[in-house]
Amino acid sequence: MDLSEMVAKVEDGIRLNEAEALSLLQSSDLLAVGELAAKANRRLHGDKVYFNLNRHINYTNLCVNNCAFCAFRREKGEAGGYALTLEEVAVRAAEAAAAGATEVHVVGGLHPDLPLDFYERMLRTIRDAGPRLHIKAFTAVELQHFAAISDRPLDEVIDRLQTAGLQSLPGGGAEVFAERARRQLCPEKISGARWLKTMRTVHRAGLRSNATMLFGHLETLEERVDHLTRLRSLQDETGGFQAFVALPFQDVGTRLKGVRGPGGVDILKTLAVARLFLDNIPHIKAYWVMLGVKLAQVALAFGVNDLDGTVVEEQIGHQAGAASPQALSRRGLVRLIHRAGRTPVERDSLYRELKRERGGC
Ligand code: V47
Repeated sequence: MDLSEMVAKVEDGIRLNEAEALSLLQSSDLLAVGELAAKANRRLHGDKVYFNLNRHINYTNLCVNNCAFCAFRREKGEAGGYALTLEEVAVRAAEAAAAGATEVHVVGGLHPDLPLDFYERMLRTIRDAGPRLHIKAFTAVELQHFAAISDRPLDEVIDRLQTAGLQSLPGGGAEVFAERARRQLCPEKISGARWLKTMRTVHRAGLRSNATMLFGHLETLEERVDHLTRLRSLQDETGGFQAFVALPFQDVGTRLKGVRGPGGVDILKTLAVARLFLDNIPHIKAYWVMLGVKLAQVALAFGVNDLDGTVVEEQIGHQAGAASPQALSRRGLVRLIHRAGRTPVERDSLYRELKRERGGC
């Protein structure tokens, strides 16, 4: 397919179709695809690059599912398994607040025993420990688990969690929606259709969320495009996704033996195509934990306008071999963005710009 046709479409703000997205992913002209995505990004965000001051809290790695790509998960009773107590969660939230964070990002495995009431208490604990922290918590997969263990409808679960302090959702657990790949990757996990349906309910409840795609393992390029297409359709309907986060597969210690994660070219091209194809999702995030700090910086020239945050403590990517540090400081993030020739902008969890005199994390 002719790239110049797509250049004209992007310049006129005309939506790309699936065949075009596929041909961009297949293109060997990385820089041309990147420049096009950078142009689309510039039109939306100028030279601003967003980041936030946040802390991730992975409250447990015990999980009743056993996804082949996951090196984080442990079986109940297995060495290395843990579940944070509410006191331990409170300490982390208080530390985050004291360090100037504006958000906690709280996700975990599907714990075999904890009741719904535990998750409500965890949210209240965080709210008490850091009343000004925005609580972004629980993937669509966790929400469905809570509905199943409590035998309550999803609407009610969401309502109870919102009452306890839930303010938005991260985008994890989406993996790739295609049934073929999912059967091999995560047969016990809710289906892609269910993930999307859950997010529809979340958005209708007035909550914003992100959307992820775990890529560079067993999926085909067609399946990547299918994933993006399903996200774009739901976004047309709800408008509830704030950011798309492409998660390159980390390949150490998982059960996908012999499967190597994607290389830098594939990662950059996938982010660029996401920017071009997802014309209705405002932000494209390069999660530096999974990309590595330097590739995340380069991704800013490939359609990316968000670097996530300070993170502080991360388990899921690092257990699977991510070579990035555990944390970045505010200064480190600002320097990284400046050195890419762009303007760093600290945001809150709903992408409102924040002005800070000094400091924080
Ligand atoms: O849901 C698991 C993925 C996700 C591996 O929404 C893996 O702002 C790569 O969703 N290699 C958790 N990825 C992380 C996540 C996230 C991170 C940062 C920001 C946001 C956001 C969301 O990580 C899981 C799963 O899809 N994952 N194992 C792995 N081996």
